[in-house]
Amino acid sequence: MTTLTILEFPDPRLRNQARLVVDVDKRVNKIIEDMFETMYAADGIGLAATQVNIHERIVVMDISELQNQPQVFINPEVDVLTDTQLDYEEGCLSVPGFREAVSRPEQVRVKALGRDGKPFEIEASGLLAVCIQHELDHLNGKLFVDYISPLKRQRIRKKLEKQHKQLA
Ligand code: QAP
Ligand code: CO
Repeated sequence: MTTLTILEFPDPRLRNQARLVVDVDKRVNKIIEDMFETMYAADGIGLAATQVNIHERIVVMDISELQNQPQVFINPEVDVLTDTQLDYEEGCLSVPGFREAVSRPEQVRVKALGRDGKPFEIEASGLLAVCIQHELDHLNGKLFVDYISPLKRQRIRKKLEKQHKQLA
């Protein structure tokens, strides 16, 4: 197992569009394993491959209290099932130390492939719905800070850039 490096805002590689996975093979399963190790080590509940500089449509999540319910979504697609929006204080492993309220559809249907390559479908609401939409955004080069005010986003960018300089 390998812990991967997580890219941090405003790294331009977080803006890449991820490619579809064509074959759910051993190579993809190794990526999934390393993504889980990386996510659990960082105390996260969701991680998209984009965040570890792998530009393929792979998401791992675990929203359970005990971090023992891993979920994998390959080539995920989301359909909105309701007009109702949910406000949630989102964070992101690529925007460490910051949380802001984001409004998203509260109920969605998710179609994806599992780690066995088989298609499945689930309906999601609440945190699960928020998290899968947040992770799918990553695969399309979008971050939760894109939904907040430009002033707040600029403040976060400045603080993280300063940290990155001090760590360099
Ligand atoms: C996305 O985010 C998410 O700032 C997953 O210091 C978050 O796992 C979806 C984390 C909230 C819905 C709601 C963030 C850990 C983890 C931090 C994460 C931090 C340590 C974020
Ligand atoms: Co994120």
